[in-house]
Amino acid sequence: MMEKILIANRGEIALRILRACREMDIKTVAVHSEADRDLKHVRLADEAVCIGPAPSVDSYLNIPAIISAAEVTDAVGIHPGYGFLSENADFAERVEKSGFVFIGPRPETIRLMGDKVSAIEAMKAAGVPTVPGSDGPLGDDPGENLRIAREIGYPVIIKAAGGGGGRGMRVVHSEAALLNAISLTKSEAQAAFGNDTVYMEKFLENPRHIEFQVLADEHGNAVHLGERDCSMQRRHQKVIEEAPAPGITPAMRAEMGERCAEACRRIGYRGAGTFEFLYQDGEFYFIEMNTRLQVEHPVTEQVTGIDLVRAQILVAAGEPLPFTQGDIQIRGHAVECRINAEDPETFMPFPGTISQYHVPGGPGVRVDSHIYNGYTVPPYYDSMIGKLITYSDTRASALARMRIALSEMVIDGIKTNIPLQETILRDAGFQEGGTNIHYLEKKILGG
Ligand code: MV4
Repeated sequence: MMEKILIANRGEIALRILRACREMDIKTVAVHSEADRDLKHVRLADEAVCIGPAPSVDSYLNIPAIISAAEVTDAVGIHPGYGFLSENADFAERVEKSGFVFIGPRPETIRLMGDKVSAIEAMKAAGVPTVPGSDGPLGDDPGENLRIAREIGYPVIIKAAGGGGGRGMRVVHSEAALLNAISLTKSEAQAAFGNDTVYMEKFLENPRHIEFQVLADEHGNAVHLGERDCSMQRRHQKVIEEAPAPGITPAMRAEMGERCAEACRRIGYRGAGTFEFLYQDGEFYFIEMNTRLQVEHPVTEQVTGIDLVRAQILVAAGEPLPFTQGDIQIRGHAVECRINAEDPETFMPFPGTISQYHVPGGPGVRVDSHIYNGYTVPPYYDSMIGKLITYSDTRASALARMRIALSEMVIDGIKTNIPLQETILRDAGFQEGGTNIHYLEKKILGG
């Protein structure tokens, strides 16, 4: 097994990776910015290296500094976590060319999925259902683009191939608005991603966001770990996730999950991955694949009993997956509330020092967070300071545990979104389950 892993991330996920390493008897190297000397995982790691000033571009995105830290500490593997360099194919390539193991997919796979046009093309060819659309990039011929949109039917959505996660897209409701929308999206895409390639899809008006977790090894084995419902979101930021997705039957799960696993085998996928779907009127439509561990991975861990970070490390080391599809069962229900340091009304980030911290607990309660009494949340990074996860045999019981856990949780000295989470947990529509991606903004927040 790998003797030493460098954790190229910060916060709760760095701590999560460190814990998996310690369980596997793997030594750890924390790399941190000047603003992050007091992070919990930095204190717990076997070694720590400061890789630069507070701004991410100078530290957590500084590829030469991270590779140098791996060299001086003799790390074997590098775990990128999520965000930062986790889906940067050039980083994965530099890691491997420098002789380290990148704990994630091959660089070519990251590149394939980073381009949304090639990702959709690959998945469609592998038997994954996609959104009706242009089946490739839009060309320069206005007549042809008008024809494609007419064939798909309005409304359509124009998306940038270099976008994803809600960046670089524009909805078009009528033929009169199409050509201008394509030009605008192309210029924005060029400015934002250095790539003006755009494509077109049918715009789905009331979908849910349902994603399938997969794991694959280098020996041709691939399994799915069921799905998560991530529809409770605001401005493309997920707020609550759960597994399994309400209303998805075991037969639907087996069918879609197997299609995702088969697609992994076809493209030679390695590591953990997520197939993102829009789900509307009983149909799944693939939109993007994420080639990293996701923030919401704990809900899948709770309902499957599988440690995803451990599995990532095993397959990165060349080991076969230690289980087959038949070994994997979805049992019970798990919910995750993201805890953000932000004003619950304005959603503005609210960094500062935590003066009092009380963690909830009891059966079926998991807290993935790096914060502690006296910790100062810096202003430089994402405002998420932890995740509260509850698990039980039924969804209603998992939600009840979440309401109690939220009421027990005290984070003083800063503002957090705990009041917002309590509002959502009290909402009748959410309690019923199966709300779509617009529910939080339109029905709970209003407007
Ligand atoms: C869509 C869509 C409707 N129709 N594509 C936004 C994030 C990016 N991953 C894809 N997104 C969407 N693509 C079609 N053809 C609606 C969204 C969308 C959305 C998707 C998932 C979760 C939240 C969302 C919020 C607004 C729009």
